Amino acid sequence: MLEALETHVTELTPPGAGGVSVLELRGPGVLGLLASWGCAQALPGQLKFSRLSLAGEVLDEALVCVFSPLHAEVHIHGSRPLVRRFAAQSQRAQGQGLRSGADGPTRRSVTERATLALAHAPCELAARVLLDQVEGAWAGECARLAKSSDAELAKSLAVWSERSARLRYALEPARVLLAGPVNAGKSTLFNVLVGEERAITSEVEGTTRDLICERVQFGPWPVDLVDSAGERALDLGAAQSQVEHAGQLLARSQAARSDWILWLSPGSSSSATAPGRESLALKGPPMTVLATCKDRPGADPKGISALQDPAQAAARVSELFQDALGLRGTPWEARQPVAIDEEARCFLRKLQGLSPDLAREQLLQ
Ligand SMILES: Nc1nc2c(ncn2[C@@H]2O[C@H](COP(=O)(O)OP(=O)(O)O)[C@@H](O)[C@H]2O)c(=O)[nH]1
Ligand SMILES: [Mg+2]
Repeated sequence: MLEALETHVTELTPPGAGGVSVLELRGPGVLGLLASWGCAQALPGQLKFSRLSLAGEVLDEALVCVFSPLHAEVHIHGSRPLVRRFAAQSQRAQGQGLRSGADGPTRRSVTERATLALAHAPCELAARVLLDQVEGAWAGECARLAKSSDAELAKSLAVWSERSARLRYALEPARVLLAGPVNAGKSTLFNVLVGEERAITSEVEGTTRDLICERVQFGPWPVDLVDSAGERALDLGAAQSQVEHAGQLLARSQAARSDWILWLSPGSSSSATAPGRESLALKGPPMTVLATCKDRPGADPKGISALQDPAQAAARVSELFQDALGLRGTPWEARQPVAIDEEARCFLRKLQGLSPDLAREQLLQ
C-alpha cells in the first residue's frame, strides 16, 4: 500500500544517450512535480508542448502527456546530464530518485522488464532468452502452472530454478580471474582470449600490476575476464616491490568477487602449489588449475601453450569454464520460462517455500 502513496519517476527508454528519453511519472504527486518543472497547466487528457525549467532555468523543450492526475509521461531529449538533472530534482521533491526501467521497480512484470533489458543483452543467448520472455514464456507458464497439480507444480518450479540459475550466466556475465605465479603466461593467455594485445607481456617478473578487465565470450557465454598481478615472494623494503605487492593484493581481493578462478601454473598442474594459491582458493569461487607453456622442456604435456597454439588454449579454457560452472550442454531451449533478474529469482525461491495453494495464488497475480 505504501508504494501506492509514493510518486515514482521511471525512465522508460533504455538508459544511455538517445534522441528522446521518456520519463513516466506515477503517483499522487504527478501534477505537483510537473508544476515544479514549469508545466503547471498540464491537464489530464492533454498532450502538451512545454518548456521545462528547474529553479528558473529553462532546461529543455518537451512533450508532456498527462493521462490522469496519477499518471503522466514526459518526453525530453535523451541527454544523460539532462535526465540526471530531472532525476536529482525529482529526488529532492519526492524523497527518491529516478528509477531506471532496466533496473525495474518491483511492480513491473517479467515481460516488461525483459522488454527493457533486451536492448542491453550481453550476448545472443541472453537476447534469445529475453525475447522468449517478452513473447510471454514466463507469463504464459505462470498461468499454466497456477492450474497444475501439486506434484507438477513442485517439479516445474525445480526445473525453472535450475534453468534460471544456469542462464543467469548468459544474462549477467560471469567474472573470471586469471591468477597464478608471475610469468605463468596469464597476460599472454588473456590477450589470446580477448583477441588483441590488450595487456603487456614480458619475461620480466611482475610486469602486470593493475587489474585488466575485458568482456569475452566462452562458447555462448559472455564473461568478464580479469588479468592480474602474479604471485611471488617479495622484499617489501623496495619501493618497486611495494607497488607490485599492491597489485598482488588487488588480485587477491578480486577472488571473492569472481565466479571462477583459473590458476595458471607454468609447471605441471599436479604440482601447482605456488604461494597464494591456497589463500585464493579459500575465498570461495571454484578454482581450476591449468598447466601452461607446455611447449617448454619438462612441462606438463596436458597443459596449454597460449603462445604456440592459441586456438587450442582458448578452446580448452572455454571447456574448463563451462565444466566448472555446470554450463555444458544445450544452453537454451526455445520458449521456456526463465527468471531474468534477481527479482524474478527471488520470486521463484519464495514460491518454492510456499504451500502449493499459496504458490498457485501467487502465480496468478
Ligand atoms: N614458451 C612459451 N612462452 C610463453 C608462453 N606463454 C607466455 N610465454 C612467455 O612467458 C613470458 C611471461 O608471459 P606473461 O604472459 O607476461 O606472464 P604473466 O606474468 O603470467 O602475465 C613472456 O615472455 C611470454 O612470451 C607459452 O605458452 N610458451
Ligand atoms: Mg601478466
